Amino acid sequence: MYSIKAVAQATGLTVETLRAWERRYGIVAPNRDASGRRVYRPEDVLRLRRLREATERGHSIGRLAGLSDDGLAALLNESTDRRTRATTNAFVERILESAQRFRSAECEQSLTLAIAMLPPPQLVSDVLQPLLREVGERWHRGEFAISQERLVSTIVRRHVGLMLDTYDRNARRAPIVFATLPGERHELGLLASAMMCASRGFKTHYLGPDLPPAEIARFAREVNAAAVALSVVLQDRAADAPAQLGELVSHLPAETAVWLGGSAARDLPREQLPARCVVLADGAELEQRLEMLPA
Ligand code: B12
Repeated sequence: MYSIKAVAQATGLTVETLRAWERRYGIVAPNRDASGRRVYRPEDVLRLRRLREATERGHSIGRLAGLSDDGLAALLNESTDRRTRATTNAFVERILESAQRFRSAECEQSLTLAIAMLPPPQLVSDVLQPLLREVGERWHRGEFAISQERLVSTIVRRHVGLMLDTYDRNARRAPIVFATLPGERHELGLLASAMMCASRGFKTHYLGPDLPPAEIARFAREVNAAAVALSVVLQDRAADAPAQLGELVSHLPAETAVWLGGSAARDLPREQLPARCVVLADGAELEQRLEMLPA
């Protein structure tokens, strides 16, 4: 449960706007605590954040107020699609073209422009993910050399890392530790997720790939982490994951959550995972979990 001040901080709306929207449009219905102050649920925070985003895109709050949570999410997706698909595709194309010609400075220029123009979630889902996937496909088809794949991965890693550092300077919310388990060297998705958490004000501790579970747990204890976020990309690592996660949780305080993301996380044998390990299917689920962390 969150106070109106915490909600204002988490959504970027002012306390006055929150009160006015509630009074005029009944957009959320917070409960009251013993002394009559408003208390909000994590779902309210997510709804309010979406409402802010939609109003910033020119939709009237009067019309938005009548939409369900799903309707609101669909509206945001739809308008994002129409407005920016052409722009994000152009960024991906330009970076690929520069990599094709081994022009790292041009790659970097296009990426920094994309970073300046797009909000972090969109940068990740509409530019970085399709870009890296296509680089992988071209490498598979023999159209890209290993050095071209490295050129793009290295630039992405450096810039997403810089964004993470910048957001992290002002991070005041609960600490989260990011890592991958032994043998998993894919880290760009994890780094992008850490950057998104930092952009929401969470203190991120990015340990990077390929760490023994006991080491991750030790670090998490030291920094009092509210959650440990892990990425699982390689399918053949999935078989070892239950035992590794068992070891990790055995060294963690009971209240520390364990989140699993990445393209192979959904294939993990869930019945074999320790109870507190949750697989996060997408960015929306990550956002929901973030809002449920202790303030
Ligand atoms: C770049 C890359 C590499 C780089 C990694 C560089 C780095 N520092 O990360 C290098 C060269 C090291 C590499 C090596 C290998 N790779 Co590789 N690689 C890729 C590639 C091209 C892109 C991956 C990527 O960064 N995607 C971009 C990110 C942003 O997307 P993402 O990982 O999906 O993450 C998103 C979500 O999943 C989510 N997410 C991810 N993690 C987390 C964590 C949390 C907590 C949350 C909430 C969300 C979340 O957020 C992200 C944004 O939405 C893919 C191709 C592809 N189709 O994906 C292959 C791919 C992943 N690689 C593959 C393979 C097989 C390998 C190698 C075995 C190749 C080899 N023969 O050596 C090695 C294994 C190395 C190892 N031991 O881990 C296969 C995996 C197949 C499978 N499913 O098992 C793929 C799919 C290529 C293919 N089509 O075969 N690879």
